[in-house]
Amino acid sequence: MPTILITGGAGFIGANFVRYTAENRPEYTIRVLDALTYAGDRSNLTGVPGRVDLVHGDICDADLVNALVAESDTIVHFAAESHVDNSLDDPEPFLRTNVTGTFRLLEAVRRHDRRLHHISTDEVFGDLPLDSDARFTEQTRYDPSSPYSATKAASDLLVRAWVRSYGVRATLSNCANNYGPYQHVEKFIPRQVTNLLTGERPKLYGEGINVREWTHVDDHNAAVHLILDGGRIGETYLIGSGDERSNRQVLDLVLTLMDRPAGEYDHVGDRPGHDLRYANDSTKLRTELGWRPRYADLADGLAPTIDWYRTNGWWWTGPKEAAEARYRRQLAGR
Ligand code: NAD
Ligand code: TDX
Repeated sequence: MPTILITGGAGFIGANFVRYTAENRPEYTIRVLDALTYAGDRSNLTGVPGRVDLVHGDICDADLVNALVAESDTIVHFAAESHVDNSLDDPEPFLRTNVTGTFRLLEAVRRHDRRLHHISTDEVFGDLPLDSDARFTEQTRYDPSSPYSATKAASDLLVRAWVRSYGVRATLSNCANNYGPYQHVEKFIPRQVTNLLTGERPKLYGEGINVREWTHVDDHNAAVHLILDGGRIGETYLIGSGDERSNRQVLDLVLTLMDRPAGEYDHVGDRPGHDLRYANDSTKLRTELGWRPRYADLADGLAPTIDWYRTNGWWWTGPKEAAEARYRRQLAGR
């Protein structure tokens, strides 16, 4: 049985990827490497069918990474510091995990000649104007805005260089904003849903005009498996549902789905350097690999996601208190 090593497999997308793989691809033996930072939780892997071997460790630990890669056939690299607001407050962990961590993994993959898929984001391209139909493509120039996206851009460029210079067998994907179960409560949708569930008013940055392309985590992970199976080595694939909405529209939809009055939210100070709009052209993934989002409409995936947060308060209550304390501290520090 091939062994798949999933870095960051106890975080939001990684844990959903573990679950998706166990349910749909039972031929894989699954191993997770995760540092269990504030964003990772063992319990995210509870109830996954079959056996998942969770190694609690750091992707910057060269010896550990080397040993785990040697024992794996395929590596899918999700591990990262992932939150833009945290990167604005304290960029250093982003440089360490996203840049040095990816470097360590690449060196191990090079030494043992293993297949790597690198998970990245549309944020590496910077942003698009609000009043246009332009979309990012695989050819768009990198132009990151935040410390987070700059470190993700650096990690992508390292992967590309290792492919070209050392013949490493790697593919890359840059996905749009994800949503779904197990997303950390610091992120936009879970933060607002859990605000409403705890009697707090949702918090909209600035006027809420910024646009994101919302993609269900299972659609992201289905794309990753298609790329692992049929993607061309050295190639990048953009992933996105096509469902673009302003933050205000997303919040209005959340309020409607939760039977709350329209406009029940606060405008708060804007994020510094706030990217205006992200939108991916995923034609390459659709035509070459036949990918289609199951949740082409955010509303279809959002309703079950809200239900998940409603029934899993035990999972998010502690992390929410910590995340809201971080937000208060970040606001005071600006
Ligand atoms: P997350 O913050 O929920 O999870 C990150 C995981 O990585 C956590 O389990 C954490 O413990 C682990 N981790 C952090 N530092 C580590 C280290 N040094 N060593 C080992 N493990 C470490 O993030 P997410 O939202 O699931 O994002 C996963 C990946 O997908 C990231 O690479 C991110 O850039 C990318 N991505 C995310 C989105 C999104 O909307 N969330 C969209 C596109 C791409
Ligand atoms: O309380 C909030 N209010 C608000 O208006 C928060 C937390 C966010 N926002 C806005 C900022 C963004 O325009 O909502 C939008 C989405 O914010 P985030 O959930 O922080 O996501 P974003 O910054 O777009 O980045 C996400 O998508 C790309 C992920 O966090 C990244 O890991 C991924 O690479």
